[in-house]
Amino acid sequence: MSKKIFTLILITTLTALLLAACGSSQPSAPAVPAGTSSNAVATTAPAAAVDADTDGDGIPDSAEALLGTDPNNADSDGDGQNDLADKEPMLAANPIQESSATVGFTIGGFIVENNVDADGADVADHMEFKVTNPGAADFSGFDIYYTITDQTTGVVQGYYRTLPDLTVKAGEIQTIHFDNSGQPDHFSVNPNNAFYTDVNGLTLEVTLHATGFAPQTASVAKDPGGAEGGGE
Ligand SMILES: [Ca+2]
Ligand SMILES: [Ca+2]
Ligand SMILES: [Ca+2]
Repeated sequence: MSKKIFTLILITTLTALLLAACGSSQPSAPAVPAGTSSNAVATTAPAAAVDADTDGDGIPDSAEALLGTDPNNADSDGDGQNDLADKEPMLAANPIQESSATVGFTIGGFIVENNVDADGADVADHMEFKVTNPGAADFSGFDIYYTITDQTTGVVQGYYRTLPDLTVKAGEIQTIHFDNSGQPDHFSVNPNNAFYTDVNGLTLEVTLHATGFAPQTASVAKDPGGAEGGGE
């Protein structure tokens, strides 16, 4: 065998070995679980849409409706504790502590809708009362605490919130509303609270406060009604 032929055979052999080696070093395909097509990941339909959690408190909106908590408020009762962590998310203790006995304003005309107004027409669920400011200066800096008690079961809901947008001008009487209509002088409430959802008779008690002045309270009873939620 000539040196040239030997060299040619050697090169051919080495090339074959090199190609074989390259082939064996190709990355192996990812392991696919038995019974699963290798393109399953690419073709799998997205998981069912996750229920919205509008207020980001960790409780889906649909679950808040079942629990009776507010889907638009991470702290339904205003006690500073997130709905998910709050053992009683619709029962805040009254945080208003005021030593002043000075009466700076008064409240009255407390109404919780009874589904029909004086003319017999349906009205939307809400509560309202009037704030009278007899003074010479505008009043602001209010906060409010109110309870809703089911007269049949005795279950109590208690809500606290500040009212930074409320100013009652000097010498005026202003009606303020609690509902979710979004109108001026209307303050939002838990849309799943008892006066929307509970058809038993209810007793509501409200305390309105401004720092440095005596808290003012009022209460009203709401008759049992079977038309809650839609004003039908
Ligand atoms: Ca939520
Ligand atoms: Ca909530
Ligand atoms: Ca809370």
